[in-house]
Amino acid sequence: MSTTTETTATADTAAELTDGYHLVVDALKLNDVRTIYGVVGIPITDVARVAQASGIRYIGFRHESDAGHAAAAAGFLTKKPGICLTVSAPGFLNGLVALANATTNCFPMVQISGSSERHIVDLKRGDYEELDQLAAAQPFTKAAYRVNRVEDIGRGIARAIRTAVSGRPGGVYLDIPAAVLGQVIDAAAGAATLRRLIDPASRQLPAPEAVDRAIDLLASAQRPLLVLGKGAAYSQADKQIRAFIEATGVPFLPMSMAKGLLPDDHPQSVAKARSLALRRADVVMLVGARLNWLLAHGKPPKWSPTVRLIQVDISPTEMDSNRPIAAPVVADIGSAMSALLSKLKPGQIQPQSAWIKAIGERKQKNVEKMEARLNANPSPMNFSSALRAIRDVLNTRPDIYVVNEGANSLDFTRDIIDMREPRKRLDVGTWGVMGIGMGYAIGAAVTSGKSVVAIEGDSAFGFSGMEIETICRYSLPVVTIVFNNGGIYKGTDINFNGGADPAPTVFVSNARYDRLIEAFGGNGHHVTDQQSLTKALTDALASGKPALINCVIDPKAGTESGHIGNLNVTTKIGPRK
Ligand code: ADP
Ligand code: TPW
Ligand code: MG
Repeated sequence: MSTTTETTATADTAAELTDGYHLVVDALKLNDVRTIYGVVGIPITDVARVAQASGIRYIGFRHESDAGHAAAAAGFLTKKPGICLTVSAPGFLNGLVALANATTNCFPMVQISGSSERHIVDLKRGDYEELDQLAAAQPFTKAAYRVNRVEDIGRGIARAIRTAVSGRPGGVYLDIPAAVLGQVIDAAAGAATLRRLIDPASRQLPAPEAVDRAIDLLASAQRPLLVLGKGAAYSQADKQIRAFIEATGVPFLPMSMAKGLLPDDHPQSVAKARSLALRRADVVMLVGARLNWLLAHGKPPKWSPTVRLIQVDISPTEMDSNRPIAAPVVADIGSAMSALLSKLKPGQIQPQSAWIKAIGERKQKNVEKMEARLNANPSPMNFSSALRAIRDVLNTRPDIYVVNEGANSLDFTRDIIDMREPRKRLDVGTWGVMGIGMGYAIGAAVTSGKSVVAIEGDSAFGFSGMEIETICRYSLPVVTIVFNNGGIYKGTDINFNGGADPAPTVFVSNARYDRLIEAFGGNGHHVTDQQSLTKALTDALASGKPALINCVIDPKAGTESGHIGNLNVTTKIGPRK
């Protein structure tokens, strides 16, 4: 055989074959996946290479948790599952925190992980990165699947995507062993195994009687209140929700990630009279918000003992999880709000004018109290004074995404920074998890192409701080503000032992986080007063380049656990001195 003939034969054969790597990418493309977030290594490096070669954007991270959080943010923002790609065992486990967090937050996400040789792993013979990943993922996810044959890749990916995005969204794990990625099959036969999902998150219409029941209950209220949760933000039913709220005149309370669904300065918002509204409302309609710890489980004294509840949620088993739900509306929020609107008769729902007046007065009082704190100009800055400078800049840019984590850094930011557009605020969510910061910021920037400002406690930042290299590598328009108070909650605790070791909550004081980003070519700013903070943030946003502002905050300024210090269980013994 001549060399020429041999070359031709090889080329022809190659053209007719495909393998697991290509089929994974083809299956994702067929289902409109445009971005993969991950960390490469054995056995999935070629998945990322093939994806990139085929036009899918691959964003490579420094830690899988951050890649996972980016995918989860993409899921929340787009209503399509974000895809995270991880290596076997440790990489898989690193990603699992984000997958579990996505499930807890009801964000659609798929973690695809390579895994080691089944016949070695299952007999625990000691493989490279040996772990029964399918079993490990199961308790932390909405579902976990494994593909065992190359011809099942299309089915596996289709199933994973549909499971993640349908009903109550969540995190799905898809295990693809190395051997399956390496299997070669006929290209046409392989292509025939792929499937494009039809209507993966189909509408779920409410029962008509459930809609009537909800309207009747709301119409019987004197002091009605509507609570909007991140499920409402996720549903993208912005128009219907706003129309219903404005048509009924019912005051609304946005949960933190629902801020901006209607603008925070909307006259019906009770964000600035939260406690009063919850305590005194006689009928509350929950829309995409669970009655969990974030809402004090609906219990007195935070809520009225006689409050009656309406809950609009896609998950039937959410109903009655805490207090009884008098009017459950099981449906997707868009369909539910449309149905409620279409059944509503003019003037049927009329909040008492005394109720509206009481809320208005409390808002006024609280705003005045807050303004006094915001207008102080202490040196060093505290959270309020720093946030006043940030607020004034962000007020001119409602299009900017705000990512937020920390304890005091979280609470003050949530209360002070108003949001005016839907789905622009991403934070620690249902778990109150630290470490979402840079991942969410990257996910938001990549998905939207818009600027992101991440407002981070210095501790919170540390969980994902290395991703500033990722931000610089992809030139993402992310400005990170580190509220540097020298520790977890504050920087002034002492070691009761009197020894040289710092207290458990304390970090290096006067740390220069701004210098970290300079190592990767980003712009670092070090600010100690409001003027320089205003200038640094304005310049950073104008440049559209990666930047980090080390914002010096009084180390005495914070309180233990911020606004949820009451959740610390303490005894009269306390730490021994
Ligand atoms: P928050 O923390 O903002 O109060 P939660 O995460 O507790 O919000 O609640 C979100 C709720 O929204 C979940 O119970 C979830 O089932 C529900 N949900 C998510 N997406 C939809 C949707 N498209 N339609 C209806 N309900 C939804
Ligand atoms: C994964 C516990 C809650 S808040 C916090 C920690 C470590 C950091 C608070 O300090 P920070 O903010 O960020 O400097 P500030 O402004 O109050 O000083 N590990 C995980 N999640 C959580 N929630 C913790 C630990 C925690
Ligand atoms: Mg701190």
